[in-house]
Amino acid sequence: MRAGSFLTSFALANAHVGQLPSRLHASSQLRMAPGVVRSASKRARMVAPVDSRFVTGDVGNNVTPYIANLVGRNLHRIDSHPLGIIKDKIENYFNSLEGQSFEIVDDLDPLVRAQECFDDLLIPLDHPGRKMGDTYYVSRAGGREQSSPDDMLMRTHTSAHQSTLMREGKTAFLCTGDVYRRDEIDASHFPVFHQMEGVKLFDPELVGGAMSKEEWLASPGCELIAADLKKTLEGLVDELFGPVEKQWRDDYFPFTEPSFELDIYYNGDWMEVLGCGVVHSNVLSNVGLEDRHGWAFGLGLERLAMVLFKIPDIRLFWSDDKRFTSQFKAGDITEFKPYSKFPPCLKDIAFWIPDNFEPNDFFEAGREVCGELVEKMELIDEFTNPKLGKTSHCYRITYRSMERTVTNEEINAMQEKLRVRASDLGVELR
Ligand code: FA5
Ligand code: MG
Repeated sequence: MRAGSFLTSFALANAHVGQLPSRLHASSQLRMAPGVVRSASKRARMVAPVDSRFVTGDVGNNVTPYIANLVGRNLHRIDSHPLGIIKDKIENYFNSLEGQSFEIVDDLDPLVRAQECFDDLLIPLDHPGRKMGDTYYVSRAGGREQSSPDDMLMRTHTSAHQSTLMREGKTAFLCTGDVYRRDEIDASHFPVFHQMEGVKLFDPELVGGAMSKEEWLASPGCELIAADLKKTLEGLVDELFGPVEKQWRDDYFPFTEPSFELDIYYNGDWMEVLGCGVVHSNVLSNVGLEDRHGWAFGLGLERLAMVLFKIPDIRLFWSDDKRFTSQFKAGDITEFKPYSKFPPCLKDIAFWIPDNFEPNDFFEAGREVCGELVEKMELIDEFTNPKLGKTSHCYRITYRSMERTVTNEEINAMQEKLRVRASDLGVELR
């Protein structure tokens, strides 16, 4: 599990996808086109790109070739891809509202400075979201030990662009992009997913200008912005899902105050769809806008698309398989029709863990060694031997190909490689 939840919400986000399987799984299976094309492109993804901006060997660099090869797919910019279809619907909704129009930003580089992703957003240097176990770094001068605003990393949320866009003078915008988080992976978690950020600043005539933080939080202007935020996002959800039951919960983000989270009741369960709040006064004053106020939200496109298109597995979004891609049409939300699955092959691996063991490092090794053939890595047993003072983890690994039946032989070979990689992490194989 994530050792600490980023913004308190990484973990919460996961906890509320009620109808999806629970966490503590990992996998990196990507479904690809069949035959020769598949193995060629699969091989391409497993090999480090020669001049990668992401796999640098710099201090702290923990981006793997597997992840680097996912950058630039721009699924959210494909009109006939479920993520592109949802994105267009949301943009159309916002630009159908009365008032200022929202600028569309969807092509910003996911490689950002920690300054943008964390410091501009008042996220402290020792925040768990900045840990190497949780975030993909291209360089981090302080190694595992120390964060700095100059670290280069893969954005962990689209909020990384809020300050930059406000500095450019934008007062209402929707910013969409791929975001990267080291995490376990299962049907609802993949190390890359997509977010849309929305920001709207209000006319100071309407909500007030510069004032102390205490004055602001108690002011009618702050209340007005929070009410507008909630009304706008409820309207969005109704637009996408039809009238659904919703619940607002108080949340915490360092860069909004107050902060909220919106859940919807869908298919018999509550699902978290977004985090939001009134932009923190210090975020605004840091970009030279001490006299302005507004709201911001960040939502997960996969979350929405999985429910709306009935897509059962988050890895499917990355599929090149025609059986997937040909099912969708720009502008239309249609139900996904599943195609046949080949049988899985299950293998267990058990080891004593060292004190500083990061499960995410092990999952990452799984992704690297097994690529798209690993569907799930699940902790199935954990115990501590008090005499030895040691803790054991046993993981069950589900191997499966989308195009063929895997052989026991090839999986044994892969499992052996994974065992070697695991011992490199300092575990003691059992
Ligand atoms: C954030 O990332 C904040 N930046 C959101 C925000 C923006 C708050 C602006 C305030 C103002 P969080 O980690 O909760 O928050 O993620 C936001 C949304 O992204 C979640 O509600 C969920 O829809 C989606 N999400 C989060 N983690 C995952 C995941 N592992 N897989 C798929 N979607 C996810
Ligand atoms: Mg959240």
